[in-house]
Amino acid sequence: MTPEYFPKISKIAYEGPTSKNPLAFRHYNADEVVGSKKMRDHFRFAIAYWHAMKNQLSDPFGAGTAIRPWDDRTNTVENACRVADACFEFAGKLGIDYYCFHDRDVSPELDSLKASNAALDAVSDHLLELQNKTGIRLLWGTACLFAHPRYNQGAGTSPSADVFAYAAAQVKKALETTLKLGGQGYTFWGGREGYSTLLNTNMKRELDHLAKLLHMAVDHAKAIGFTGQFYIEPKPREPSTHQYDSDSAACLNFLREYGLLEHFKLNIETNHATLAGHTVQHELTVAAAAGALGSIDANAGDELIGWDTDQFPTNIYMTTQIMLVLLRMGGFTTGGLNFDAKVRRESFDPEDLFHAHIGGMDAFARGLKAAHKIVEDGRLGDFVKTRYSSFDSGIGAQIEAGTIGFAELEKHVLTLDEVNLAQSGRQEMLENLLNDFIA
Ligand code: XLS
Ligand code: NI
Ligand code: NI
Repeated sequence: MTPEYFPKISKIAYEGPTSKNPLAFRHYNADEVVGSKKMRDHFRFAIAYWHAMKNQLSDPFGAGTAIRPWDDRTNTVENACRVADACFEFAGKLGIDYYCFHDRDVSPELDSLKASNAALDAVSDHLLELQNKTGIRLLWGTACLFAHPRYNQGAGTSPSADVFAYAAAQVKKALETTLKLGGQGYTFWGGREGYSTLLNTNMKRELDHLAKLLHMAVDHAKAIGFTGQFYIEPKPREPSTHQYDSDSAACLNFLREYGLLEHFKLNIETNHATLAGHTVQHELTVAAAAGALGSIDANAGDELIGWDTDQFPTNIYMTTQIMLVLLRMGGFTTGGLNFDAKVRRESFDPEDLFHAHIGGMDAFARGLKAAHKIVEDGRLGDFVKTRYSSFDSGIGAQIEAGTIGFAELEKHVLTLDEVNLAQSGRQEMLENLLNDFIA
């Protein structure tokens, strides 16, 4: 009999907006249908194993504070299996259907690749059992190519061919493990794929190498029969000064340049967007416009701290705008909302993990309901449609169709008595409209 790691907490229930129970959902009601599907299918929420189960909550100024009775921090298969038990109990009690992991979160890095791989085999056997028992599934897997000292100068972009080979071997095994566990996707986050100074860096060569690594992953996926979705997760800096996968636009350009776009979509993380000087809705919109919005790492940054604080998302104004992009795109296919977020260092109790996830799920439920109403209401969508209506007919339609050029446009202008400026942008009116839907 597996011990319980959260004995005082039972399954979190939906109690409705008037509930005063902090361990209940007020807005997230998994099987409630919003629009065309159940809430659980809109979101496909996932636990981020590294934060929820393994993060000790240290910061650059002090040691970890987290009380995690399931983790004795020994590098053993036994400890890893205990952490897995706790994860599935946790996800089950929250009613979260998916999880995501790095190879080195679920299983220890040992003295040799051979030993690390053997440990991963043993732990993934256990994960498979837990999946089968609970129905909780793997949203995506990844390899940690940034924590070990060997990756101090990068993994796919390391100047050492041996380190590149090590990274490739790790991705190979992580892909095989993701396949074994029926994972629906595989993510690459650059980690240390960037530079600290250009003085020592051959950027072109590093980018070529990174693309080689990704192509090898695509080839290996084919060879082993992995049909899940590949993702790249943009982030501009931290730990590197500049990371090559800096934002959606940079990732799309990289994927296109190296012939990888047909194999990859983007996994957009809120705090990474803001580090890049964008909003998350900007990053999502850029990805969606390219048909490459795959998945979301749901979190939030801090307005006053300039780093990746990975906080839980509680801002309904933001979740509404995220859900608007998602609904307009038609929702997730392989992707989901992975809570790539950690509780604060002061929130050291296991119970805080519940409050954090409940808050994130409720904030997204409210965002979904608001976004759905905005779409149903139609005024926002109609406004945007009308705004571009001068391109629906006449000279505008000819521009879009590509049937005319400069000569015709010049002629058009010469015949005009007055230039039609379209309508006012009405930003303030639209902001008021949005607020009307955020209860
Ligand atoms: C770090 C990233 C990382 C990825 C997975 O900032 O968000 O957690 O999601 O490697
Ligand atoms: Ni992330
Ligand atoms: Ni992050």
